Amino acid sequence: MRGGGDVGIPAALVEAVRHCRHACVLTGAGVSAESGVPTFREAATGLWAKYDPLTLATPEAFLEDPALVWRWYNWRREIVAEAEPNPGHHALVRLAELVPRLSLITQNVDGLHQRAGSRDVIEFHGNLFVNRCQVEGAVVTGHAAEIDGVPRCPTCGGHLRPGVVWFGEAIPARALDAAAEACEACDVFFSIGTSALVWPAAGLAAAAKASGAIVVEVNPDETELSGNCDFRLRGKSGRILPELVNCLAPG
Ligand code: BV8
Repeated sequence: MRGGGDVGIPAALVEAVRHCRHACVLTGAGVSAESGVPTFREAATGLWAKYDPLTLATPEAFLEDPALVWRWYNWRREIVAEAEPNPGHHALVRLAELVPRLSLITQNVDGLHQRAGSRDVIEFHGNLFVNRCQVEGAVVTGHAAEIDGVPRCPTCGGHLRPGVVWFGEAIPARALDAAAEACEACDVFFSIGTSALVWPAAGLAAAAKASGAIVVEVNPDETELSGNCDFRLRGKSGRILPELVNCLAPG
């Protein structure tokens, strides 16, 4: 049985979403891929082809060479600034209007969900465009003078760092708590555009399943999570998510 559309949304899934009380969505880099934002596992282009994000997105890398880390983040900020939300982002805004409650947790730091119109986005790994003082921890807005390629805190002169969660750093408590509450309460959990390799985000689907939710994966490829999903929608989120929304609210 199919729920219609050309990518074949199973009718059982359409019914489950149509009758759900609370949908929880976890997105990863794959959702932004169709906006032209490189994912982590595809080889980055140019200068960054020889650097592994796992070695750049760490406190140790920043301590060792803050200017190199800032060049990487400024390169990524330029890419995202040129990017636009894609049909997958927009479909999630529509989905939030079609279910009683939708919690959107993203591993992405690009802010594209918010630019598409999603509200109350749980930024599990922070935001690329936020600057924080490395010394005081506070968010610093506005222009910051650079010394040796590193922006400095206007109050203490310390290094500013991007407001993202690096490997080895804790997930912000508010995001962690909000995500845990959503996984506990939801009855449908979507894992969209993520390889499900980075923890603790990769554990959210299992937490939702343990609380009785059905788990749906949207990804062109198999992932670590695929074996534990109730539905596997193989394809790009920019095609599948609009199809799902059209099945729920035709026309
Ligand atoms: C922490 C911000 C502890 C920075 C990122 C077990 C439990 C807890 C921790 C660990 C654990 N095991 C290991 C760890 C340590 C580590 C970890 O998970 N390591 C991995 C590599 C094994 N985790 C941590 O360090 C975390 N911190 O646990 O701290 C602690 C506790 C208390 C006190 C102190 C410390 C922090 C992890 C956060 C790291 N920060 N981002 C930045 O961006 O620069 S992670 C970063 O990489 C992204 O945010 C994202 O999460 C991840 C990339 O994953 P994906 O989003 O899935 O992207 P990927 O490219 O892998 O996959 C894309 C997918 O999309 C693919 O499947 C592809 O097929 C698909 N796709 C492609 N095109 C499309 C598509 N899908 C749909 N449509 C398309 N068009």
